[in-house]
Amino acid sequence: MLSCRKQLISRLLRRQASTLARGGYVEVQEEQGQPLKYPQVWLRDNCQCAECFHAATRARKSHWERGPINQKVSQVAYNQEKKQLEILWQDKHKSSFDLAWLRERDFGEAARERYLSEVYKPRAEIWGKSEFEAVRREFQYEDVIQKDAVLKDWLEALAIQGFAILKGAPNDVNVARHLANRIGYIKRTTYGDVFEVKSKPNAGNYAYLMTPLPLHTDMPYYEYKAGINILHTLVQSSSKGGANTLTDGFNVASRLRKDFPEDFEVLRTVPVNWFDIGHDGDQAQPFHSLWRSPVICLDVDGAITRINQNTTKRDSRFSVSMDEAIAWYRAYDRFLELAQSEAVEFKTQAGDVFVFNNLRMLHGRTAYEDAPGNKRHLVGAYVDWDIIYSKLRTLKFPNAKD
Ligand code: OGA
Ligand code: NM2
Ligand code: ZN
Ligand code: ZN
Repeated sequence: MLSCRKQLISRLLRRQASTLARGGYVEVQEEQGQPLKYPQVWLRDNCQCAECFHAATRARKSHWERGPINQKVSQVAYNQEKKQLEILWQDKHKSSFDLAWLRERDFGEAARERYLSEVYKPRAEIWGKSEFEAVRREFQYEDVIQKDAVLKDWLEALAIQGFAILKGAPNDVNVARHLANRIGYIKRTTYGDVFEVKSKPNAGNYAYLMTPLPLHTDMPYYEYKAGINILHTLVQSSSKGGANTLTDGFNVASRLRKDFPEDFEVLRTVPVNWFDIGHDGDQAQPFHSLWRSPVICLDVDGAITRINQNTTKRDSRFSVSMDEAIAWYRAYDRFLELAQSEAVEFKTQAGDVFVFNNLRMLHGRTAYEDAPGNKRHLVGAYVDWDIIYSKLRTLKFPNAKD
């Protein structure tokens, strides 16, 4: 009697998910919701059995010579007890997949979008001048150093708003380095691991003068351009200038895309020659850095992913046709006009650390005057986005396994 009831219950439970293999797909219909649907070729490719998958290294280990394109499902069933989809393939191979694992890999559009914005990268929220006060985020330097939750919030702000300001950093030349190490690894460049932004005799870079720095991104002349710029103010100028200027370059580019699509197209396609030739004060190696890239770069989804703009680092060599060059100047002028009109200005104080996405934010500073006893002094460092996103994911998903 009891066993009969058990059988009945298990038969009822089994009905909670039904499965079907047809037309090159496997479908799983749970009691509620849209059916989950997977290509058979993908299921075979991602078989989790010990023969096909090396769990400890999370690595696929079979099918290295050819793709698994010719295997077809012979039988499919849902095991209610194990909550697994079980597949018998025509070549007698067996696979089983946890339903939860499958759900996380749902091919449905909403699920893919959720994964891309929650795990892959937070979506950038673009902003204009009038929204600056609303998007401006501040964190205490010590909190970022001490508390993982604040580190996470700060990195998310950098990913979403594109910048953030840390307050209360000590008067120590190692602050920028500490912050880079707190995230992961500093990016060493031809300017060293950290660099000092102050007016220098025999300055080899325009930033090391007291002149205004027009809106720019650092290092467009690098293929692997620095991801974020950490600028720690040790001494701010007491002269009128030395203030920061800032524009969301993604906002400028997307306004261009909408309102002036032809200019957008030119800035997206015409490569500019970016260059940096010289030798930085204390660094051993002279450099000759060259990189050809458009002002606006798109990613695989067509989203704006990198802005290159640095008037001081744009080569007079322009390796495109004259027609392209002429069209480019027209589009570039429009871009700069928009960038200027959206720029905000603020002035950091000693102990502030201004950190921003160097692929996105056009930044600059107004002219200043050093005086005896007041020499403006910033220390900068760079970190790559690969390192930042990785850190952010380890903070958000400390138990992630696959
Ligand atoms: C730079 C820079 C800003 C400043 O050195 O590239 O943007 O405030 N400096 O001096
Ligand atoms: N510094 C500050 O692209 C640039 O050359 C910007 C970079 C010299 C490391 C300045
Ligand atoms: Zn297998
Ligand atoms: Zn800069």
